[in-house]
Amino acid sequence: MPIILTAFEAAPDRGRGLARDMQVRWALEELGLAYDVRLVSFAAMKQAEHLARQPFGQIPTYEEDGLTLFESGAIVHHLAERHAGLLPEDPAARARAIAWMFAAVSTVEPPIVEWAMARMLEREAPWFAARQPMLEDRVRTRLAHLADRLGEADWLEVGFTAADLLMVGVLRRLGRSTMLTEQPRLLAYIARGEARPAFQRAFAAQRAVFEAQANGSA
Ligand code: GTB
Repeated sequence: MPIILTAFEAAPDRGRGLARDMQVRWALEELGLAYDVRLVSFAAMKQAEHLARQPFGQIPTYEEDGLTLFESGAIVHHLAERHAGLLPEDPAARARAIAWMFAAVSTVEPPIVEWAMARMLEREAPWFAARQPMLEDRVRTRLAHLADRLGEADWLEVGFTAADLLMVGVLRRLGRSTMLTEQPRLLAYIARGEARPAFQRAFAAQRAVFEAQANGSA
C-alpha cells in the first residue's frame, strides 16, 4: 500500500506551502519515498472518517501499511527513525537533533502561531492593535535566541536534519515580517532550506493542488 497523506483540498494559504502537510511532503521527498495525497475539505475533516485518523479534525495525517499517524512533528520523526538520512547516526547528535525537533514545534512555533492567528482572525477586534506589540515581542525573543544558537552554522546540528526541516517550516509562517528580516542569519537559514531540491519538489506538489483548484473554479 502506498503512503497516503491528507492535505487541504482548498489551502487557505493559496499555495504558499504554509500548512503542515508541507513538512511531511518535504520529509518524504528528502527520503525519496513515493506518496499519494488525499485532499480533504474543511467539512470532511470534521466527519467521523477523518476524525478516526486525526482526533482534532485537522491535516496532515499519514497512512502506511496499517499504521495511521497524526501530528506533523510525530510523522516526520517516524520517517526519520525508519529511514536513514534525516537524523545523525551518532547517538548524542541524534538525541540533540530530536530535542531541536521538539523545540521547533513546542517552543518556537506557539508564539509564531499566536501572532499569525491574531493577524488572520482578530484584525477587526478592538484589542488587536493593543495586543500586537506583546505578541511580536514574544516572537522576537524566540528568534533572537534561535539566531544566537545557530550562529554562523548552516544547520542546527552537523548537517541538515529533521530538526532543520521542522524549524524552517515553522519560521516560514512569518513570511517577510520585520521580526524575521531583522534576523539575517535566520533569513539565510530559511533560504538554505528552501533551496534544497526536496523542498522544491514538495513545494511544487502542494502548489499544484492550489493551481488546479484555482483553474477549476476560475
Ligand atoms: N499540531 C498539529 C500538527 O502539527 O499536525 C496541528 C495541525 C494543524 O494545525 N492543522 C491545520 C488544520 O488542519 C492546518 S496546518 N486546520 C484546520 C482546522 O483546524 O480546522 C495550519 C495552517 C493553516 C493555515 C495556514 N495558512 O493559511 O497560512 C497555515 C497553517
